[in-house]
Amino acid sequence: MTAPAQPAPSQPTAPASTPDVVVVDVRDPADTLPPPPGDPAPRGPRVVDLQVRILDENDRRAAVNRELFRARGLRALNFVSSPGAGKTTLLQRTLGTLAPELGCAVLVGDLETANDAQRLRRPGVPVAQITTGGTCHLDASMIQRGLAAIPLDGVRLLFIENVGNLVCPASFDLGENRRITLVSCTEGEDKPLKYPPMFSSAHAVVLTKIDVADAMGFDRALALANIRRAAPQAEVFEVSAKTGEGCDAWCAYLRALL
Ligand SMILES: Nc1nc2c(ncn2[C@@H]2O[C@H](COP(=O)(O)OP(=O)(O)OP(=O)(O)O)[C@@H](O)[C@H]2O)c(=O)[nH]1
Ligand SMILES: [Mg+2]
Repeated sequence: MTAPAQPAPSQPTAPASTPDVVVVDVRDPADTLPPPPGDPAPRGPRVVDLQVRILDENDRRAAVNRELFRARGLRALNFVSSPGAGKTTLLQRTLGTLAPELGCAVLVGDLETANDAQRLRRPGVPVAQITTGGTCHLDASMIQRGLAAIPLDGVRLLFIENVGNLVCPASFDLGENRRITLVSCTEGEDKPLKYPPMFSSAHAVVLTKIDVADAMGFDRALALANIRRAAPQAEVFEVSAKTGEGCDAWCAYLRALL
C-alpha cells in the first residue's frame, strides 16, 4: 500500500477554513520558506523589480478600501504591535463587550496558523484569517481579499489585527480609519522611542498588560512620557485585557467613532 502524498516541507499547507473561520491564503507562490536544517534544497532565486512602485500601488488600493469603508458606513481599525503585545486578547475582550451591541467583523493576519481567528470567532462575528507566508505585514490588497471572504452587511466596526511586527506594518496604509498601536508593559518603556514610525502614525496608543506592570518593575510614568513624545497626536489608553481594567474607556473610544 502506498503512503498518502505529503506536502513538500518547503510549501506548508495553509490552515483549512472551517465553518466558523475563513482562511485567506495570500502567500506569494514565488516565496519559499528557508529549507529545514539538513535539507540541501537551495532557495529559488527571487527577482525583485525595483521599477515596481510597491507603496504607490498599495496607496492606490488603500484608497479603494477607504472608499468602500466610507460607502458602507463602517469604521476600520488597524491594530499594530510587536508579536505578543496583546492584540488578540484585547480584541477578544473588546468583542465580548461590543459585538452584542453592534456589528463587528475581524480580519487577522499571521504568517502561519489560524490560531488567532479561532480565538476571535464568536456567533455573529465574521472572522477571516489572512495567511501571509513570509510577509511580515498586511497590505491593502490582502485586506481586499480578506473583505471578499466575509459578509460585511451590518458591520459597523472592522477590526484588523496586523502581523506582529513593530516596524514594517507602519509603511502600509490599509485604508483604515484608525491605526491603533499597542505596546505592553513587558516590552520595556523605551519602545516608543526606538520604533518611532509605529507611534507617530498612530491615532491611539494602548499600553497593555497593566496588571503585570508592578511585577515587571515597569516605570509607567517614563513609558507614558515616551509615548507622549513619540505620539503626541495619539489618544492613550492603559488597559489590562485580563482583568478588564481600562477597558470601559477603551470601548467608549470605539463607540464614539461611529
Ligand atoms: N497578564 C496579561 N497578559 C496578557 C494580557 N494581554 C495578553 N496577555 C498575554 O500575552 C500573550 C500574548 O497575547 P496575544 O493576545 O496573543 O498577543 P498578540 O499581540 O495577539 O500576539 P501575535 O498575534 O502573535 O502578535 C498571551 O499569553 C496572553 O495571555 C494582559 O492584559 N495581561
Ligand atoms: Mg494575535
